[in-house]
Amino acid sequence: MTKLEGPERTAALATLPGWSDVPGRNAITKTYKFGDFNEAFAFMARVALAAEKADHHPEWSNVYNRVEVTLSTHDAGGVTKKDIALATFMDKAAR
Ligand code: H2B
Repeated sequence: MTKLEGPERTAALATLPGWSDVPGRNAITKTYKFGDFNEAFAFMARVALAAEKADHHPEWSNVYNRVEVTLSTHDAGGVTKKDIALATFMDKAAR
């Protein structure tokens, strides 16, 4: 798995509203806000099953109705197609 670079990385990020670069690190981040804890945790449960299936896992934290997510492919040292795929899945799961 190779890191996305240059215009390919920019184009991939452009398809993901609300996701942005993490300063000082090759990773992307988004904060999701839900109606309550129940909705936030249901989202996390859906994502957890998909992440385990894909063997690609988010860095995330939850406070009540907020879920802060950072995605990076540790093996590659940066953002890869796996992160874009997981981010896309998360955006669908959050709807
Ligand atoms: N998740 C993420 N985000 N990046 C990785 O490089 C990664 C992972 N590697 N989940 C997987 C697990 C690897 O550590 C295992 C051994 O397959």
